[in-house]
Amino acid sequence: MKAVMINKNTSQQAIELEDKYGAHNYHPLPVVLERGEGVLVWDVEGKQYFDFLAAYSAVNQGHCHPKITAALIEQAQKLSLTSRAFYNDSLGEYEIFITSYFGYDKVLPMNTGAEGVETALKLARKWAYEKKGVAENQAKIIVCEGNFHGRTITIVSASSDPDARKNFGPYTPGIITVPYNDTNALAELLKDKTVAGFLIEPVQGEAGVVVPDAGYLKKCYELCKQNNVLFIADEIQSGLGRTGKLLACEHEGVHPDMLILGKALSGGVYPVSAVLANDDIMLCIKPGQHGSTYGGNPIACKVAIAALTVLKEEQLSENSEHLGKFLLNELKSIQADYPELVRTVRGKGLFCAMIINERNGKNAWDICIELMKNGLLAKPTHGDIIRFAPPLVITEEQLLECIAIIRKVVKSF
Ligand code: IF1
Repeated sequence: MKAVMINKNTSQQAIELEDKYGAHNYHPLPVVLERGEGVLVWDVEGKQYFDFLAAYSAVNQGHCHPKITAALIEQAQKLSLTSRAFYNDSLGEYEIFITSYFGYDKVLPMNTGAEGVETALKLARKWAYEKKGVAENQAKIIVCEGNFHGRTITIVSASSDPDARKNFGPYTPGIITVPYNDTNALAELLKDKTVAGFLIEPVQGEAGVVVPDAGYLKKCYELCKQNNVLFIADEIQSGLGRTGKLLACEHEGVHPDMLILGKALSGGVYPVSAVLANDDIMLCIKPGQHGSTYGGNPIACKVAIAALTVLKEEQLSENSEHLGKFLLNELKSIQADYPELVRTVRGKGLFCAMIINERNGKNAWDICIELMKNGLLAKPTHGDIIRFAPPLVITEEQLLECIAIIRKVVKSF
């Protein structure tokens, strides 16, 4: 009995360790996970949960997908990393695969989402000086209010969230902010001939699943074209099936000049990100001008091929579109029944959010704790928003069970 108590890493012990020895840059829900499979995860006490965060959409293909983990293991036992000082036999295979998959001339492989965004910004600046003819050090990037693109100094310089920005200055210059979902404001800013690119999340994630008006993306793209400005889509979270299409831009038939992918590009088993663009843009960066030790490593390449293959084979975009409509309708029906608690619901595909009115001192965090107790994990954002974004492998039957949990918990408030 004693041995069991010592060996068993209970939730409380794990939480205390993180609290004592880890930086306090997160405030997690008090659940300690040790295993995952598909839509399900289990905590160290063996309790089962539906994962409605899916690691911020990195595990669209489900936890520990057998084909993706097999690709990881197989390649890890053969060759893991060469650096880009040498060629490796997986990178070319990956490059032809991903460029045909998304319809671009070239790909630049990186690791994290933030690195992908930084890469796109560097490319946009270089393109502006070398192709558009912007005077040295004058290039500007337009970003949207409420954006989330990562945590580097330049990216937080582009943020409008005080938590993300404050006391991390001085900030990177050359960034201007436009209200999201406002094409007139964008048209005004695009009059500036030094603008290199317009960086946008087709659906804003961190802002709380903000879906712009129909026609917005298309209009933005056209405005960019008219002004010789690069349309740069951050589809790190909105892409790869999350909104019910392979890319959220596809809802409006927009093919971005630069496409940034991350998260589910590896199905959650490895940090893999990428920037895709055509030669006119991508070839502005020459040997020695950008890179990363791990970017394009053989494991990442094999994992990404497997993750993208699974997306198509299992028709996860289609499942997301189909079940997403169902989820949104059910959330609307819950809202209709409890309008004093649920202010708004919105979403696209299996990317939904519920906005909560604080009642009797209880807020979105308290609801998430109650959801957790009932076997469903979702994370609040901005104090009053709960995101619902399960792995896209979820079945209708599982979703029904989850909706019953959400309804029950909302009712109990
Ligand atoms: C954290 C949010 C999600 C992203 C988009 C780039 C990145 C992200 C559109 C950077 C990352 C994450 C990271 C995470 C929280 C999270 C998040 F709530 F902040 F907004 F997903 F909803 N572009 N999103 O969403 O990618 O460098 O992290 O790989 O804890 O910071 P990364």
